[in-house]
Amino acid sequence: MLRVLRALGLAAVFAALLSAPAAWGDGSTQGLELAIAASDYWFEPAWPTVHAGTTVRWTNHDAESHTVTEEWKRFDAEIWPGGSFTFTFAEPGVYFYYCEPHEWMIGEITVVANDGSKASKTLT
Ligand SMILES: [Cu+2]
Repeated sequence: MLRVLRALGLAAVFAALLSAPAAWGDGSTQGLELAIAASDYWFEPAWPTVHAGTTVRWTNHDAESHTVTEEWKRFDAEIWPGGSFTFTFAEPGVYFYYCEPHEWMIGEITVVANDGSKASKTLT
C-alpha cells in the first residue's frame, strides 16, 4: 500500500513538473510569466504550479471588481474591470488566495524551486 501511495505521489510530482513552465535548461528564471484570468467569477487557471521568479498577472475580464487576497496577505489587491495586477513569486511555497466579495473564487499557486527541492519535499 505504501508503495502504491509513493507511486501516486511521484505521479503527482511529475504532473506538477510538467505543468510548470520550462525553465530547466539553463536554470534561468528571468522573464517567466503566467497569465490568470478572472472571468465569469472564476480564476483560470486556478491551481497552477510555477517556478520561483515567475511573475503572475491576473486580469479581470468581468464587469465587477475582484480581489486577489492571499490568506496571509502576502499579496492583496483589488482589480477593477479590465484591470490587472502582477506579483512576482520569489519564494517557493504554496499561496492560497481568494476574492473577498466572491468567496467561491479561490486559487492556489504552488511555487517550486528551480532545482526541484520543493517537489522532492512533498514525497516525505
Ligand atoms: Cu470577485
